Amino acid sequence: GGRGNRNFLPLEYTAITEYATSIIDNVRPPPEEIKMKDRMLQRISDICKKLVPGSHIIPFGSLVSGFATRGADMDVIFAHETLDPQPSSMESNIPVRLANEFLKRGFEVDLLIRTRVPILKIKTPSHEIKFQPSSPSTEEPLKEAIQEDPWPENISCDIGFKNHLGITNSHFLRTYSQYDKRFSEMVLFIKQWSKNRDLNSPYFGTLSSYGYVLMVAHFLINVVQPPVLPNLQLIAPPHDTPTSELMQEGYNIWYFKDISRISSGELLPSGKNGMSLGQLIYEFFQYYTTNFNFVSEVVTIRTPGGVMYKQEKGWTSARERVGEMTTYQDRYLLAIEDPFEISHNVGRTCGGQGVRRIRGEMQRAAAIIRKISTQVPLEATTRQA
Ligand code: 3AT
Ligand code: MG
Repeated sequence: GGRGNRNFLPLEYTAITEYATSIIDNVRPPPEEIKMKDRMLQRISDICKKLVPGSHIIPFGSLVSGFATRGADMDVIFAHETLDPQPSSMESNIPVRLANEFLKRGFEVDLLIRTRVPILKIKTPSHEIKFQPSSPSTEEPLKEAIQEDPWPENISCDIGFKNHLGITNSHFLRTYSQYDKRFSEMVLFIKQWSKNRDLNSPYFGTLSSYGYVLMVAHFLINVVQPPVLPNLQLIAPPHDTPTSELMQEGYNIWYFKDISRISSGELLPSGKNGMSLGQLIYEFFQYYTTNFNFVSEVVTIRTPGGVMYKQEKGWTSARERVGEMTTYQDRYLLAIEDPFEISHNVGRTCGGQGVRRIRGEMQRAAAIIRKISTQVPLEATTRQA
């Protein structure tokens, strides 16, 4: 004997599964937080309605998709029922006027215009600070501070003024998260890992949570065998499907939504995947560090088989694009195709250093899991001292 066949023993994933489960239990928001955020959404919506009659806010992102973590930001869209919300909101300068409404209430306020779409970032005041001085970019001078019930402390909300596809993709991801609970478990774990390892800062050269969600979805739909998730975009729509479910802003937004049929499992004829959470997490890191080619391949979830090449999408060299209020750079160092807006690289925020760090951290994670998951060879346990 004597030939260390240690590496050929199957890994044993109980320890990593238990570890991941404890992390996930910790990052899930408690029920009081969910209630508090619902109430905040209502109050923010009321402020919008008062400023622009007929307007309201629509939540999206992790509030909708089921991937919310404790203390996560809220993502919402300012919408208007009658007017076309996009150009009109710009013309009448709604973002700036809305910013003032929150300044008056003592919020921290930041209006980002160098992004793909303008985003108003607001954060509720800490209770010590009563009132903020005026902002430089206001049209009308600030009125006196508004007296109303105190807001919960230090809660952030991003208000977008365009990006209705964001609402669609959040509901799409929620449908997937309802199919198999391992999807949201993996997402919560990977989100926490990416935040702990400082790999989740799209403004500073790494990847958004949304990007990580798509990487997990690609893995569960197209990579692991048998798949954990079916490809909901490949199931043909029934003949009587309304156009509003097929197309939006010129993009194909169809996906299969019938949860009751989805739950019956008939969509995954290739058999049931019984892998533990720990094994899926390990194989996820393994796939992206050893099988996936960051240089030539594109992460996609829509495509049959899930493999696409940068070449065929023309995603080869960085270029400038003219956005609504600014030009921004499209980069393709990490290529992640948006499931609906297929010309959009969700990984465009990643710079060279960002990609190297993400890959390095994935290798580190896989190595740690391998170490804690390696079974002690049987002969070692019975060997005489
Ligand atoms: P956090 O809990 O905030 O970290 P999240 O799930 O809310 O995670 P994000 O804040 O990254 O995710 O994104 C919120 C939503 O915005 C998700 C998606 O509908 C949309 N979105 C974010 N980034 C992009 C992107 N690059 N392209 C298209 N849609 C995006
Ligand atoms: Mg968010």
